[in-house]
Amino acid sequence: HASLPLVINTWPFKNANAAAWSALQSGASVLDAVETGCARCEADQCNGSVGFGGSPDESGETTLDAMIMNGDTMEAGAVADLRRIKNAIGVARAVMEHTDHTLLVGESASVFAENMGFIAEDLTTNKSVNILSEWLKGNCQPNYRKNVLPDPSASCGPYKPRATARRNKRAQGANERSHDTIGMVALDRDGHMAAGTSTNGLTHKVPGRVGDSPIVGAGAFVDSSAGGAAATGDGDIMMRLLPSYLAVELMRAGADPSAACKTAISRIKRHYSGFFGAIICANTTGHYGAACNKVPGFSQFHFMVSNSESESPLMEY
Ligand code: SD4
Repeated sequence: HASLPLVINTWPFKNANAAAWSALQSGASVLDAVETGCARCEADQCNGSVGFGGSPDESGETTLDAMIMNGDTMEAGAVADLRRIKNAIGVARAVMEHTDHTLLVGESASVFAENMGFIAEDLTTNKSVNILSEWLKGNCQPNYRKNVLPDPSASCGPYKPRATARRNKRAQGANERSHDTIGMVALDRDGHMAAGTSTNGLTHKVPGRVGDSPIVGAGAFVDSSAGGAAATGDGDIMMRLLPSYLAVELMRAGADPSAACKTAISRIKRHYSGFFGAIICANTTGHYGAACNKVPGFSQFHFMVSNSESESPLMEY
């Protein structure tokens, strides 16, 4: 199934794929297509896990991570722990276009964004308020802390380190599988490639936490001379093994996209057999593939594809 151009993204985010595809069709660059597609998910609050109003951290705030990368020049821009700005991938693009830096974080990233003309607004919604209040009612079992005091059932922190190792129990119902970052790769008919990501991370994350999505080589990687990849899943684990970088390098060495995706997933599996994660891969000829770590409750990974053979975005797995 090779054909140019191509837009591929993680999860069944059809509108995002269609937005990127129609941008490409109307002559936009691959960078513009990726930015448009991911921004569509931010505006749509895709699955509650992209954009405002989702995945509040322990303090109740929604913070965003995003990245964009140019596969022709290897330029990249990213933001992490971005606050009060809805269009995270737009700010990532501004980091790339208007600074020599790659990654801006936290409050300073928000100030940068405001100076670039982005509007600051509260990212809280009724839904994110409810997620927080349910968590407070349930005694704030921390989802992502280990070896901490006091007993979280008695207090909602601040959490202190515990001297002896003891993993805190994950909160009942904490379901990482409902977290769906958009990661997108676009290839135009001249072989230009770009990739991008956008997410609001993980629910009840520790404030300040940054996931894999804004990290080059982890959340996404693209090189127009080899291919592109984007990952989704448990970013705290995935970012330790740079799966997107690995997949692109495997494609450069001749692996087909499916094999590259599978190897990137198995490399993580060697160390974290039960991790939740998936990856999409596309090479320079428009071949593509995907892989996920099959664990109970996650046996199929859905992703969206548009190319010249498809009349509208197709869901594959
Ligand atoms: C993160 N990778 O922040 C993101 C979450 C995600 O599917 O992709 N979930 O860890």
